[in-house]
Amino acid sequence: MRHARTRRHALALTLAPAGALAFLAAAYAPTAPHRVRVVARDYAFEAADTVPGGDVSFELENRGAHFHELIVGHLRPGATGQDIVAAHQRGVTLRQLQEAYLADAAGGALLAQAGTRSPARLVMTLARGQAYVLLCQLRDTGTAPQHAVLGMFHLVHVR
Ligand SMILES: [Cu+2]
Repeated sequence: MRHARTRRHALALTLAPAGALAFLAAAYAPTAPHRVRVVARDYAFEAADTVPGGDVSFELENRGAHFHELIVGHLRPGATGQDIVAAHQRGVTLRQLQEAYLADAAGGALLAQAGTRSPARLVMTLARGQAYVLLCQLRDTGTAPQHAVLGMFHLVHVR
């Protein structure tokens, strides 16, 4: 009887650290970012209208016949999608866009040649209740309008 209790006690001591480690590993394991697939066409983006807050990984697939990019920017409160389109009709640069309409610097850009996927992903931490703009500022020629004006513009709301 005494031996059995001692053995059970020893077993509990052996298991407790393993259980504690598993708990800690689960508590601190990084969660995979939510994937947001964006399809670029000539000239539009297909993407979800709402995404969860937190870490999000944007992926770009270009199903168009032209080179496209995906820029993701945090829309400044009060700025609207119409503001962004109007700014691109005036030929806004990314720097001007950030200064006038974005809450932060744009998170970055993905590039994809016609018929390819971008080999990179863009991971950003999105704030709940905010809106983000997806756009392409490329032009087919030096005098052609930016693709955002042609329709490569999409608003994503973070829930
Ligand atoms: Cu484009």
